[in-house]
Amino acid sequence: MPKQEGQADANRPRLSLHVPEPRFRPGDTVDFSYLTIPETGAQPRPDYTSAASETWPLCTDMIRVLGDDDLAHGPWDPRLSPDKLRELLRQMALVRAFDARMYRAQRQGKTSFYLKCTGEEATSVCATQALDFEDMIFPSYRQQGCLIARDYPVLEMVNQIYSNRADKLKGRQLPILYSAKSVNFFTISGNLATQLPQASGFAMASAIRGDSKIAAAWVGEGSSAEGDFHSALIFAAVYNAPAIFNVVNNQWAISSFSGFAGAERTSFAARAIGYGIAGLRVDGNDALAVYAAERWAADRARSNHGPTLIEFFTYRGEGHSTSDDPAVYRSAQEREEWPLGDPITRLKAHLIAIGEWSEEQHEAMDRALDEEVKEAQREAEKNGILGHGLHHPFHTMFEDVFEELPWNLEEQGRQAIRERQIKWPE
Ligand SMILES: Cc1ncc(C[n+]2csc(CCOP(=O)(O)OP(=O)(O)O)c2C)c(N)n1
Repeated sequence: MPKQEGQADANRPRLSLHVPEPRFRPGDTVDFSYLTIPETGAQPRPDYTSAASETWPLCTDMIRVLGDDDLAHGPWDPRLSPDKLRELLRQMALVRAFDARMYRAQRQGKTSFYLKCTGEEATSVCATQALDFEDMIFPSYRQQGCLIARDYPVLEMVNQIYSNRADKLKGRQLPILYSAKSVNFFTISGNLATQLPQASGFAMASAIRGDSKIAAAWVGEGSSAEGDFHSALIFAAVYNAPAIFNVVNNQWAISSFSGFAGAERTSFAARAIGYGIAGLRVDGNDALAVYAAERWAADRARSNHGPTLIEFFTYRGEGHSTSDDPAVYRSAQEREEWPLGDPITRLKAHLIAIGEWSEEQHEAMDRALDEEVKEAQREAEKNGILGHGLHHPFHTMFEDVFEELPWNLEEQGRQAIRERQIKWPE
């Protein structure tokens, strides 16, 4: 009923909604001084067996190790050997070289789709390196670094991107939605956030079996607004499941900024508080901080001290994918002004500062990595690229799902063959 003059609530303020709006739009001058970037090395490191409540201050702070002086500081320094640091650097640089080539391949029409992770390499490579090989990875689509960190062959990745006859997934997944059982990398789903409850389920099953494998899931901050996030965390919290939930806060979800997923209210790590589990907010462009935080959470999960929610604070350096043009919705200056720098540049500078690396070695490594990717690409192209017809035969799309093919699908398979005039295999 319409309100009448003189009704009791006539003087009350009109209700209104807040619609988040990003600070900077195309052409705007970017100033990130509103972000609080805590001092490097100043964050306490509770023991991984501590009560979850001890981590709560770390949910709004930010764990940082690599300082402006390029040296490692504070209790979160994982004290890795120079060999290990060089391995992390090489793998992050390989991811970047791979991204550059595959992006170009899409522009050349060799694949329909590609998606880079520029600037976020540490969040996948260094986090995976902190896990055991047996631990199950539940990735989203921007975690190619997890595969690289587990030495999955680049050739297989290119075959999948080309959906060619050597593609192990037989062209049934969108390019980049990998599945790699051999390296304990769960199939990527295009339906965002479904990997989170799956990770909780895996972790619970692992515990029920008395196994020692834990689960580590990755999700974008945008996707963390999905209901699956809650289902996954409540299950993990209630049963103290050995799982790690990595929220990669790269500030953008295609053209929606993080405010639409709740970033204006609190940090993503702070959601851990509501579940009563451990939470860590980490400088995602600091390779050492990422490694240390993930290792802490892995040790915690493996020793039955419960799940951890980690927020990696980072920045999506480029467009969402080859189908996106970020210039129409955000300021190009954002990437240059990003106060946490670039993960590869920072680790390289650290290795140089401790006398374990040089500009010359870095350039030689980049050249070798580019050659390695180029060689894998050349090899993959022998198996076909988009439009060359060297894909798995169409009728095979009806296989591998049912033990016995239902009559209607068999009919569709035959129809596909008739239309393409190809032989139905006996
Ligand atoms: C359930 C679901 N909703 C929407 C989409 C469409 N979609 C694909 S990517 C994307 C943005 C996700 O952003 P974020 O989770 O922040 O990850 P990022 O791309 O930044 O790594 C959206 C909305 C989808 N694939 N699945």
